[in-house]
Amino acid sequence: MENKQGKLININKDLYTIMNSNSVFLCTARGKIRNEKLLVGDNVIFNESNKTIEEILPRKNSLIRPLVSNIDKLFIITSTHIPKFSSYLIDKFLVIAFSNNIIPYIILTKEDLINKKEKQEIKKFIKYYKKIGIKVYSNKKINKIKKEIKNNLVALTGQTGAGKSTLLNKIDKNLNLETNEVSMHLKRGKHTTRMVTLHKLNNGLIADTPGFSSIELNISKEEVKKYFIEFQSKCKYKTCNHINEDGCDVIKRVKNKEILEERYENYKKIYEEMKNER
Ligand SMILES: Nc1nc2c(ncn2[C@@H]2O[C@H](COP(=O)(O)OP(=O)(O)OP(=O)(O)O)[C@@H](O)[C@H]2O)c(=O)[nH]1
Ligand SMILES: [Mg+2]
Ligand SMILES: [Zn+2]
Repeated sequence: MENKQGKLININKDLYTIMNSNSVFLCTARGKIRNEKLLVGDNVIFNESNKTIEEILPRKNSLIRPLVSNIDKLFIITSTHIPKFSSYLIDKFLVIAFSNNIIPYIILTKEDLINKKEKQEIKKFIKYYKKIGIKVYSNKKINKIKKEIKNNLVALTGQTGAGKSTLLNKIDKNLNLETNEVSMHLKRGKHTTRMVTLHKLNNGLIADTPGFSSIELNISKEEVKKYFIEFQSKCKYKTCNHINEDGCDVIKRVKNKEILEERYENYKKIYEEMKNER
């Protein structure tokens, strides 16, 4: 039988699930491929009779957290309650998305659990993200979210307990994914989802992923500013990193309240965390 093309939708130890139009195949990988480290999202050539993966097709991109390749859109699932809302995490994920050519979306969860005052505080950030062109949805807007999945490969990301699996269950009740209450004691989730799986949904694919407790970013200090999309500026120096340079237009715009101060603080924090040169 000839070789066929398919998409890797789950990896469980040495077993790889591949989907192709409407069939699903359970495969193993040839030695050579096994060493190349396959990722969920990979387009592969597989041998239908041997049930082995023969080749990985070139990737458009790949992320470490979540461990997925060929992503079109990243849904940043953001809890407004427990776990606590964090603009720092959002800003870090925006850098990850933009540096990998992925369209980011912010999806808010648990707004039903916060009071007016807490909502007001978060609204300041949401208004700003919208202003710089990022789409923000409440997890109640199921139809709008569903539309965004069509013809795309979407990966979910967000802290453990943020509500990633819950959102997918709301979009498609047949998925029946396991969810778990957050630990009130530790104020975070319980790492319920253990592996990355792509689900077919509304003519697209969406990856439920394990939540995280830390994220790593692999770019140099000097690159961070490129992915704070609204920072493109007329600073005095072309190489300005917007930290304390003379004639920095970004710092001026922060003072003018044109750039949200917390966003700029997150920039400086991420800048400090990154290594000097690649
Ligand atoms: N009240 C309320 N609870 C929510 C909402 N979204 C999620 N939850 C609850 O939050 C808890 C955690 O949700 P999960 O869907 O398991 O979270 P997750 O992001 O998949 O977590 P991991 O798999 O551990 O990464 C569950 O008890 C959900 O019922 C929401 O919008 N409102
Ligand atoms: Mg989950
Ligand atoms: Zn500057």
